[in-house]
Amino acid sequence: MLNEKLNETSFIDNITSVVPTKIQKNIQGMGYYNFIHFGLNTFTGQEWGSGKVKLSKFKLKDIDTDEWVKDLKSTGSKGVIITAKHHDGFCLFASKYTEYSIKNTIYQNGNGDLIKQMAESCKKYDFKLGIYLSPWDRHESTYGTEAYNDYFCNQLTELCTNYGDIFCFWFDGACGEGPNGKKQRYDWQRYYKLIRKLQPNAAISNCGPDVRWIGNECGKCRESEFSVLPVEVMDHEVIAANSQQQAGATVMLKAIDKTVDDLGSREKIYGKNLCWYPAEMDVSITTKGWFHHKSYELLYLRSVKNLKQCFYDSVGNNAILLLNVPPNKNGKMPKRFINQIIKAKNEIENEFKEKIQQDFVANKSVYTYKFENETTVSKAIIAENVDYSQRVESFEIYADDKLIYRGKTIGFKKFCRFSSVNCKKIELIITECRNEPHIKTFDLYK
Ligand code: FUL
Repeated sequence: MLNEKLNETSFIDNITSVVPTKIQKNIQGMGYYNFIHFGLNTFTGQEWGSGKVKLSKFKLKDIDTDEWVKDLKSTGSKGVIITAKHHDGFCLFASKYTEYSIKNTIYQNGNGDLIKQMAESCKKYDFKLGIYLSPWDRHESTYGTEAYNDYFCNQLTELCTNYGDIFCFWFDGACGEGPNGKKQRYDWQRYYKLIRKLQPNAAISNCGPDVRWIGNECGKCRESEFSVLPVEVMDHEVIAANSQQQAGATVMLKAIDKTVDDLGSREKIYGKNLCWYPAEMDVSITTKGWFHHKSYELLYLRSVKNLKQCFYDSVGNNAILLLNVPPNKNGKMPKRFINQIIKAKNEIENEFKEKIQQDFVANKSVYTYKFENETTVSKAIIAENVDYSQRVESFEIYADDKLIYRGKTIGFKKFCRFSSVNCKKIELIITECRNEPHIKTFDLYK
């Protein structure tokens, strides 16, 4: 009975009517971009500043943000989301609404604004700029009252209007107590409305309607990563409850809870209101910490193998990769970090360097390459045309009629790697699908 329901035409048509917005397609198209966690915490060695740290702890007089952008760009990244304000309330921009800001430090003799500098550097190098503005604020005295929502909107307005195009606003799920022991009721709808008005092309991520947190901070993905999900997944309380609850590394080390392994199968979404909500994997270059700590740089740097895995499990698995690379207290991007990502990038590019220059033939759910001569194949990149939603639920790849790969979802992009085969024919067969498939790309590599 249930099975019959899951095959109902009206249900399937309903799923396939859910498609990404332009904002969602743009941001997913970026594939990989970075986080920068930088602020007072960088100097005090904390992850979650108390909001009471003195501004004199900020020890830098200047930073070359061109270098930050050039370094990150050299890793293949398309943009950066910077902590304009973290949970401690300290602002890297010269906000008029608080004194707890870079404007009251020695930085550029009190005339500095790191977000302005970043905006200029990003523009110069054609790199996209995103903003992390922590809703949770352990410094601001209005926190916990309605006046804080005004404060937050005032700062959002500054960030939306003074720094050019912003590709993303990233809202953290962490919500603790403010300086007066109260918790805040965030007026999310007001924040979103404001951003849509002032930066209509910006994605609103994590605690936002455009991009979904993958559910952990340790680089794990689901085997089936669906983008059509029940709208209830967007519930802020649920996101907040699952977010980091202490300034430790608990969430960073925890894999996805098995109960949330499947978010988007037909069983999970039947009878629900649906939305397009693509996943983003946020991980730090070190397996501990979001801010820079010298000891973490030395002890917990992700291996090249691990970084490659993160890339394949996100960009290669219908998700986005948001990789944190924190500058140190000298205001520099550690070379060790940048070089490690470049090594991973080079290996990935090397693995996918020899594309087979031929076209495939499509016949219903079967996509076929026929070669004149024996050809070596060991990888494929497949993509659905998401303007027709995400449809494929399982697929198989055959080399000369022998099964060589079995996969589940495809979505925006799926990288398939298998033992290399010499063959005269490769077939992709879509075995389970929501209505007919719309495969946009099926590329093979040596
Ligand atoms: C978490 C925060 O609490 C961490 O400090 C960090 O900013 C991470 C990206 O999100 O929830």
